[in-house]
Amino acid sequence: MTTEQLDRALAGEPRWVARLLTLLEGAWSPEVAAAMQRLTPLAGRAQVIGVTGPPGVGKSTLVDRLVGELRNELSRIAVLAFDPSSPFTGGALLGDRIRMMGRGDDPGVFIRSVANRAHAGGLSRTASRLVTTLDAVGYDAILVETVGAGQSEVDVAGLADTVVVVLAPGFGDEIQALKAGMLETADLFVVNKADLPGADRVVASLHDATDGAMPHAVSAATGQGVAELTRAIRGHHACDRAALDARRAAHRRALLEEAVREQLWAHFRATHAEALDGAMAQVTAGATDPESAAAALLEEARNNG
Ligand SMILES: Nc1nc2c(ncn2[C@@H]2O[C@H](COP(=O)(O)OP(=O)(O)OP(=O)(O)O)[C@@H](O)[C@H]2O)c(=O)[nH]1
Ligand SMILES: [Mg+2]
Repeated sequence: MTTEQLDRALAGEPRWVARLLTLLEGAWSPEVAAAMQRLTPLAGRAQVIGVTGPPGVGKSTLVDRLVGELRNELSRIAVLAFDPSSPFTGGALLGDRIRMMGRGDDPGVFIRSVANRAHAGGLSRTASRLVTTLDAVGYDAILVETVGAGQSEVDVAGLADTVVVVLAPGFGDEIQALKAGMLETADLFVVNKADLPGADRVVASLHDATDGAMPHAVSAATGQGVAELTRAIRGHHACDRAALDARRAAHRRALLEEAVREQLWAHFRATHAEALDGAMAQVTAGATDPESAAAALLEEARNNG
């Protein structure tokens, strides 16, 4: 991407923002590095809102509603939908739905679906690059939809300023499954599909599982409760600047650690291939333990400069 093209993306031209995001979804390269070095200092203004929960609870429908509400007070909103399986559900559906509701032509709304296979390098890093970019080019709020299964919910929790966990009637059993990672990282709980029977029960079990958090009962289908939820989301961003900064700092530290680990490993593998093969053979044969072998490798590398 040329400097001029990057300028146009920074000026908020959606076509060039989209091109930039495509570049940043790919593997690390000098081009990616140049873009990120330019973008990173410009980011930090947007509210990043993570919306996560089991498949089918209505995350995309709710995100669509939230965009509508947020649009009353903010001029530019971006949506990143991370699809765990297929690029044709989730984000694509969301795009269709927003078009149906007449927001497709709204120049203040940018929607992007990211297929899982697009980021072999890890969801957290890709998501972080894309969020930084959308922030830097001037979006006021960035909604990130992920399915709360596997790693991704932990990633979105680290990335987002405000984490909204969505459940729905019929997903009550998921509370136990979510408990391990998700309940702790949630800032706000939503029980969607409150127009269906059983929502009260999910509200009550969430309340119990979280030592008294008060879930928002909403219906993304009818819009019931969404305005109040939007106020709570905005309030969360405004309430504690120090906590927000600490959360962002922790996330950046984690990303740095990951990058250092990865780049050092790649370097070591390339420069000490032979010694590594020897250690591998010893460890796989059961002749020595992995930690002793690693320590010996490091010792040898130090002695050989
Ligand atoms: N009755 C009712 N149905 C809803 C509500 N919100 C969403 N739905 C329906 O639930 C289904 C799933 O909605 P989505 O918004 O695609 O759910 P999702 O959580 O984004 O799904 P994935 O992205 O596949 O994980 C759709 O058929 C929606 O129309 C609601 O408030 N009430
Ligand atoms: Mg979805």
